[in-house]
Amino acid sequence: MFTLYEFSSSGNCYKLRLAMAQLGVAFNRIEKDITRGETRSADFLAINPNGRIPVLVTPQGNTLPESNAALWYLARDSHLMPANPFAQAQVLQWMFFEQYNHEPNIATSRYWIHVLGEQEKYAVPLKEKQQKGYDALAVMEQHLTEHPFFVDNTYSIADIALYAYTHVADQGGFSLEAYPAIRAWLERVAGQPGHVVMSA
Ligand SMILES: N[C@@H](CCC(=O)N[C@@H](CS)C(=O)NCC(=O)O)C(=O)O
Repeated sequence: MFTLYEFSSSGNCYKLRLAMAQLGVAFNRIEKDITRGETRSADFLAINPNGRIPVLVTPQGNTLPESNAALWYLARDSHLMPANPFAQAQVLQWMFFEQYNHEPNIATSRYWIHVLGEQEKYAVPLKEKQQKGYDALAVMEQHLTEHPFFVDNTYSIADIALYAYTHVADQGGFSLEAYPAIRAWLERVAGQPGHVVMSA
């Protein structure tokens, strides 16, 4: 069986819970409270020297940090991964976009505001995060105005990667009011078979 080291309110961890639910993959959950430094203990650093969750442990005992690497591993040869090699590269394109342009801005804002409750403490860096986060949302909106999903007009792990923090962007101080195509896509993603909600 797979094991997922995670923090319940982390969108990066939710990506893997959602994919495993939709793939019918059974897994154990081990909660690590990142607000208490639990991923920085010597025991956890032996599992992931980068000190971060999620970490997926395969049934063979191999450990895989990095949410999008774990998504890729889980989705290979499944309905969540396009078969065409070019479309697979486009899945990677959007997952790199998510990690470079989206997650560092929208997820970090959400962490400071929603998880830590420290909006005032982070007021200055939040301003830059807000601008860059809205830039990422604008790129998504443009794509989704013409496409129902990110790759090949079909739901894939590219959608899962981007859904994780977009659907809770309001908790990071982002309004999706001016992004109708994103809002319609969020509904399409939530309507996929086997969808599970993020718990915290
Ligand atoms: N690029 C990584 C990011 C992982 C990450 O930033 N995890 C955060 C929670 S979402 C974490 O573990 N933070 C705790 C810490 O840095 O001590 C991924 O996609 O998995």
